[in-house]
Amino acid sequence: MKNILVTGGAGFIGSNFCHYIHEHRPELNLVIYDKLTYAGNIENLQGLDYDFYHEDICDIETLREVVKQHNVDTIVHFAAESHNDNSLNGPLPFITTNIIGTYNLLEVTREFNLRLHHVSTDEVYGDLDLDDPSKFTEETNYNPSSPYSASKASADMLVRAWVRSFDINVTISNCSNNWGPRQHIEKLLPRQITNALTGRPFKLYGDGLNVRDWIHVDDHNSALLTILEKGKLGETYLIGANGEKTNKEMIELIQEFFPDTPVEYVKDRAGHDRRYAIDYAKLKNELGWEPVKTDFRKNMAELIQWYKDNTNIWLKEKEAIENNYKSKGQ
Ligand code: NAD
Ligand code: TDX
Repeated sequence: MKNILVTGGAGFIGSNFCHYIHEHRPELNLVIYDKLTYAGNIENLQGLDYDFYHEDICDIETLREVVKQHNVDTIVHFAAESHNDNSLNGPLPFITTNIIGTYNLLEVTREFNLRLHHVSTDEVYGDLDLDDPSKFTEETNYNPSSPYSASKASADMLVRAWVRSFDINVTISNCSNNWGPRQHIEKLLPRQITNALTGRPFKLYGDGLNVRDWIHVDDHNSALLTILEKGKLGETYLIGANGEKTNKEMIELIQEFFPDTPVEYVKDRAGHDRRYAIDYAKLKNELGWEPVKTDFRKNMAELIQWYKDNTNIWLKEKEAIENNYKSKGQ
């Protein structure tokens, strides 16, 4: 692994991955390929050395050119439309980017005999009941609920089929909900933190009792590096950190830092998944990986500080995003 193409490297997890690589594997060359949709921000890459392509993964010719020009040997594929609420309001970009885009990366991987890691989500497995003792494992059947998760499930299926049919060098990971710096303010935690910072109430969907399984983005990225370096080709690994909390509990944690900010219950998300939970035993037992950033209070204090320090990144968009949510009753 020498020249890594990072798709979606200007987004939340992809940019944190680039920072993680810069810190832990500074000898690797980063070639970042990102369409810079509303979710991508070049400012997320401040302080890094990298080559950048403002391009679309749906354009296979450009992908081929970039791979040739930089002698790319490895692709880490983050690029996606990633927000469930947007997928309910307009599914088409999810179908093109997440499915056709992944297909293009598979074809380029095959053509140039590259190593590909496909970054996916636990949402492909659907949801669990609150009192279900089980968690998702690599053997759980796919059962996606939203256009977003269905598009990610479709992409995963293509990857599995290309492994079986063409024997390409691929690994897949399915991770739970990430938190950390550089996340777009449409998502739960950045939305609530920036609401509190701008004098707005916290906004909880439905009864607030939906459960998400939180992992710090640095732990996700340390797992990805472990899989890239030690993972068995063709395998799928689930990534999690035993971080199950209700949305209400997460808001209460933010509220410890903003005691005067009230909670407002708003319209629920259509088809809202009730609970996600990851069993990451395979990654732990076979590759020796463990999460380390599991102190929720410390992570939250750092996260709030990051949004306080980086108003230049989010403040100009805040009003428009809230107006959009308001128009949907959320
Ligand atoms: P994000 O929305 O913050 O970033 C996505 C990036 O992809 C953006 O920079 C965007 O500009 C880029 N992009 C979108 N369409 C593109 C296209 N057609 N061509 C090139 N670039 C394009 O998303 P994220 O939260 O960082 O998620 C990254 C990946 O991780 C996604 O595949 C997502 O499904 C997966 N994932 C996310 C989470 C999570 O909690 N955020 C959890 C598990 C898995
Ligand atoms: O304002 C809000 N209030 C609220 O209660 C928002 C934006 C969300 N929610 C709820 C919905 C979910 O139960 O919070 C939970 C988390 O919502 P999101 O941040 O939108 O994330 P989620 O839908 O769980 O999906 C995330 O994790 C899995 C990522 O966005 C996906 O890309 C990833 O695959």
